Amino acid sequence: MYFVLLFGLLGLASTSPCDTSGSNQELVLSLNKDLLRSLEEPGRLPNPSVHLALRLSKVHNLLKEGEHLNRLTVHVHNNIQSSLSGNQPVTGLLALYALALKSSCYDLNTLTFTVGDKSETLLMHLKKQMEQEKEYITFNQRPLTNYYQYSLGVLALCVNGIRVNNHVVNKLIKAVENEHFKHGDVESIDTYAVAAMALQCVKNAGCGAKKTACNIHNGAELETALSKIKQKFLASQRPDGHIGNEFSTGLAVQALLAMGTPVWECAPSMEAMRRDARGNRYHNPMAISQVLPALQQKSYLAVQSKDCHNEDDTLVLEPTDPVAVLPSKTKVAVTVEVVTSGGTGTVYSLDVPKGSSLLEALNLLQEKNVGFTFEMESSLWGPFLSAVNGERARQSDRRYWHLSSDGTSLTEGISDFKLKVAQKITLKNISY
Ligand code: B12
Repeated sequence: MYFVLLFGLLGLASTSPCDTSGSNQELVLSLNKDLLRSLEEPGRLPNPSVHLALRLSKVHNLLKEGEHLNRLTVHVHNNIQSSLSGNQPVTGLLALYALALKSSCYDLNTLTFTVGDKSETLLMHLKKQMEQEKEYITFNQRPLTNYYQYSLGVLALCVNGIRVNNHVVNKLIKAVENEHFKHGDVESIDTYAVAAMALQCVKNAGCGAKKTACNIHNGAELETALSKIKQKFLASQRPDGHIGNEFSTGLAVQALLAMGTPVWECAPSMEAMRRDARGNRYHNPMAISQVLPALQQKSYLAVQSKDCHNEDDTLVLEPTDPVAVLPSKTKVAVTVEVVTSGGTGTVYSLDVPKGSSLLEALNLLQEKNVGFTFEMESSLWGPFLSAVNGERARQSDRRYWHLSSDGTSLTEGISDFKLKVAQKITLKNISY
């Protein structure tokens, strides 16, 4: 009887939602391979967030990771250089680049950018971007870019051992206090998550190794902000375990782990992500890159202690047969409604092969020459819809084309969202 009970309990423990043995390990491995495979997709640019996730994984393909690192130091580097030269804010990309390089133990002091005739290191440029963001917040109550990128900036400086200016940190604390993190008109859990990792890093840096006597400017406020974020996560946890939505849960779990939450407390969210992964919800490499560290019980703070010695090198990709996806013969009826900034609405109708992406549908609609046109800008998440019928809505205008289906906001962009049933898509130019 005793043994039956003992084995029963052991059995239960080994299938506990947070352990990384058995099926979870296979799931993690398969996501890891998907991410590695994404590096080889034709036309896909090197992505610092993907690099970071690959480097935080337990298993590696050091050759492919090394090649990707080289591509990052060319493409992303040039991209940042041209933004800096054009005086365009580039805080988030610069921060992700710094995190990615650190995760590969790259000596960041060897990288410089030149503006005018002055050449300065990457981290010095990030510090300057943060100063500009901070000044902008003082006069406009919001950053030049957004609080997600502002938080990434604090995080990247901190994990690279740079002391972050107290005023910069205080602006982040105040923004948490005043609940300024919005994604469109809903709360941005993703932003709270990155802010939590950034503030936790600042806290750890001020507390030293022994964490006995902490010397943190505004320590009490920082502590309150961290608790507030934890409360936010609790309040935004859905009955199915997601914190926010399926694409913010990975970052939220990373943040909880960084804040010292025991793994078992994140069990429902871990399970939700595993369900999503099994259901193939995470096919965008950006989505995988934010979830994968969390599924391995790690956060971006782990970059701080990365030493890159004696690393595993067993991750191999089996050759895959190219699968030709033929357009479905079944059609679905789609109505596309365009609502301009002035509130004028135009409705278009078309039939598309079932399973087409919204992007494919918009292309078909444009080809019909019925007066509908659109433009896109590339981003780490894929194509961002930036203009419809000649009307632009971009970050610089603080407007965007909001996407919804039958009145519900889409949680994916135009190239990821698939049209499986008849529906009305609304593209609405709104300000934020
Ligand atoms: C800030 C933000 C926005 C801002 C961007 C402008 C600004 N204020 O800076 C606004 C409010 C405009 C926005 C819009 C949308 N967003 Co948004 N956004 C974010 C957020 C919080 C941070 C992005 C960022 O700055 N990254 C850092 C920089 C360095 O990376 P980047 O790639 O260069 O950043 C640019 C792109 O990410 C782009 N962008 C922002 N959102 C989206 C969404 C998609 C699908 C694409 C392709 C691009 C894109 O804007 C960024 C700034 O220029 C992320 C959270 C996250 N986890 O990543 C969500 C996030 C990327 N957004 C998301 C979504 C769903 C949208 C919308 C589709 C919502 C909708 N129903 O309309 C729209 C995009 C519609 C379109 N026109 O194509 C999802 C994407 C999930 C997915 N699987 O695709 C995320 C992950 C949030 C979430 N958890 O649901 N977003």
